This record gives sequence, C-alpha cells and structure tokens, in this order.
Amino acid sequence: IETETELYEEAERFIAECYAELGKTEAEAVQRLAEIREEIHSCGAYTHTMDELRHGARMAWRNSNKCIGRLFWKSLEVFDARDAETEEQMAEAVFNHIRYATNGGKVRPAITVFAPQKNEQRKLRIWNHQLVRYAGYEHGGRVTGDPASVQFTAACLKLGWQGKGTPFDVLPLVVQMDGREPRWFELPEGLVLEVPLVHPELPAFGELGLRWYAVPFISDMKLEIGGLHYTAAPFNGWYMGTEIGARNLADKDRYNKLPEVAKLFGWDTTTNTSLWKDKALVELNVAVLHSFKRSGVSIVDHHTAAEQFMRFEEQEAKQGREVTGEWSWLIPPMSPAATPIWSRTYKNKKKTPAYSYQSKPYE
Ligand code: HEM
Ligand code: NRG
Repeated sequence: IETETELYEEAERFIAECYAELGKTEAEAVQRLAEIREEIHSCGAYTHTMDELRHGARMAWRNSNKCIGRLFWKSLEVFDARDAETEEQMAEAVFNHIRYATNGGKVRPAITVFAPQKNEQRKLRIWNHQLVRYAGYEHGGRVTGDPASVQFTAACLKLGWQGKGTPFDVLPLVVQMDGREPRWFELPEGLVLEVPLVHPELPAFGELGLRWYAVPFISDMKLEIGGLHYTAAPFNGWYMGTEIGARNLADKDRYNKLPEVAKLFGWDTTTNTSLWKDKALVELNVAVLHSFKRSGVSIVDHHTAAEQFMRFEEQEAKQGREVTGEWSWLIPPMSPAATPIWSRTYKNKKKTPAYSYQSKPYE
C-alpha cells in the first residue's frame, strides 16, 4: 500500500490518462487533481467518481495481457457497490451481478466494484476463484467433481457448508469483510444458468452426463486504479469454447474426459498414433459450442475470438496505443498455429489500471 505521496502520484497518472481518453479538458483534470490532493491530505485516501471507476475498470480490461477478448473492452458494464457494508449486502450485489450478466443466456460483460482496501485489516475479499464453480471432493486420493476446487471446497465444508457430492455441485459464495470470520451463502435457486452437453451427431454423448455453467465470473483478482486497490471486484465476459472443451473437461488434472469420449466414439486408445486424444478434443469442443448455441448461451469459438483480437489490435493502433500481451496465454489451447495470433509477437509489459493476482485467503 502506498504512502500519501505515492498515492497522489498514481492518481495523477491515472487522471491525466483517463480524462484525456474521456475527452475532458485539461482544466477539469487540474481541478479534479486539486480535489484529490485535498482528500488524500485529510483522509489518507480518495474516492473515484463514477466516470473514473467505469473507465478505470475498462482500461484494466484493455490492459489484460492474457485476455483474447479485449475487442469489447468499452462495453463493460460497471456496478458500483462501494457502499456495501455487510456480508448480506455484498452477497446481494453479487447475486444482482450474476442475474444481469447471465441475462437468460445473452451474456453481458460486467464488473461489480466493492470498497477499496484501506489497510491490512480493512479489506474485502471474495474467497471463490469464480462466483460459479463446481466443488471437488477428495477421498482416498480420488476426486469427485473439479479437482481445481479441492482446497476451496474443503474450506467451505469447514465453514459448515454441505455439498450433495455430485460431480457438478455449485459451490457457495464466500465473502469476508475487514478480517471478520468469512460468511457463506448458497447461490439462490434458479440464478445459475448451466448447459447440458450434447453432441450434434452422436446422441449417446449425452449419456456422459457432462455439463458446464454458462458464465465465467473471475472473483479473486484485484483491480488497481490510480493507486487504489479494489480487492473485491468480480468480473465476467462470456466463454471461449476451448476453455471448457480443451481444458476444464479435458485436462488430466481437471475432469479428464478424453478417454471416455474416445471410447464412446470407438477409437483405439491403446496407441498414440491413432491421435485419439486429438480427435476426442475436437469432438468435445464441437459438443461444447453446439450445446451452448442450442441452449441460447453466448460463447465464442477460438478462431472467431482470434479474429476479434486482430481487430482489437487494429483498433488500438488507430488510437496510437500499443497492444501488450502474453503470447503463451493468448494462443488458444487447440490448433493455436491455425490462428493469426500464432505468428505475432507481443511485449508483456504491465500497465495500470490492471487486474492482478492476490494471495488466497484460505489454505
Ligand atoms: C483471460 C477470453 C472478457 C479479463 C482470458 C482468457 C480467455 C479470455 C480465453 C484465458 C483464460 C485461461 O486460459 O484460463 C475472454 C472472452 C471474454 C472476456 C471471450 C468475453 C467478453 C473479459 C473481461 C475481463 C477480462 C470482461 C475483465 C473486465 C481477463 C483477465 C484474464 C483473462 C484479467 C487473465 C486471467 C488469469 O490470469 O487467470 N480471457 N475474456 N476478460 N481475461 Fe478475458
Ligand atoms: N479459463 C477459466 C476462465 C478464465 C477467464 N475467462 C474468460 N473470462 N472468458 C475457465 O473457467 O475456464 N471472462 O471474463 O469472460
């Protein structure tokens, strides 16, 4: 956390850039900075205006080097929940966000911003990695559900939550305010949209009983704007198909479904040279895209997402801004060399405003 001088300097850099981009005058920026200097002097911190918060959160998306979805950065809806004072109010704001973003399947990118950190004691956290995610229960070295959720699931159970024990139990929301005991809330019935996975040509695929939730809401990252640290600021876009079909359901240390898919299609899994893993990956990803589409839920395939990212690069060039990126994250996990991102290079320079990792509050 910054000294007052450092905080003011961060504010200065942000206000200059933000106000220029928003087409506000030099005089407005100067006047606002005088106000901020006063507020920092008397309170040790300052308060973003709604314009600053909105544009700051959008700039942070634009600056997300690992994100292929950045073409749409200006469309981010920003909800101000800085006045939430109780765990119940936090949960209520989160539920409203999920409802708005899910929108019956026509997914809308959004972020809900809670009060910024004041000091080591006074800070808000959402313990979940994502607002909606499946539990993982470990018993005797085997896992039911999502292995990526094992530690968080154990923390939820310790807090008194009880799961059904299926492979797709939606975890509760866990919020913590100002060093108090964390509180958990079951997500309200009917709030979480999910998609049952079927294959367009193979009816038997449905018998695998696979499903995934409609919307990814990252809830454990910190949003930094102008020297303020928003430690609880869950955001969402829509899924790119490969996130589910080539990683969540395919990785050996996640749902590990490639062998089952290959067997269902009747491919020889005893030799690498049959390329059964590659074929299973393709069919699993076909099923994900097909199923989201038939359920009316927004999703993008990796070829279209890569094209959109090329348009983002052009758009930024026109604005005289350099696009930074982390190539190893931008390339999709399937057929990466078939996308235009493959043959481009990016500087992984970190700019602010930014979303960044923070340490896990449990473990
Ligand atoms: C990462 C796509 C919206 C911020 C990613 C990744 C993908 C992606 C595929 C890589 C994820 C992984 O490999 O685990 C999209 C799509 C969007 C979207 C299709 C649709 C609109 C957003 C929004 C924000 C955002 C709204 C923030 C406001 C980020 C960040 C990461 C990321 C910070 C890195 C996450 C990490 O380090 O784990 N995005 N994104 N994205 N995206 Fe986006
Ligand atoms: N790979 C993760 C989600 C990471 C973020 N992806 C997005 N973000 N699409 C998974 O659950 O598969 N977003 O804000 O849309």
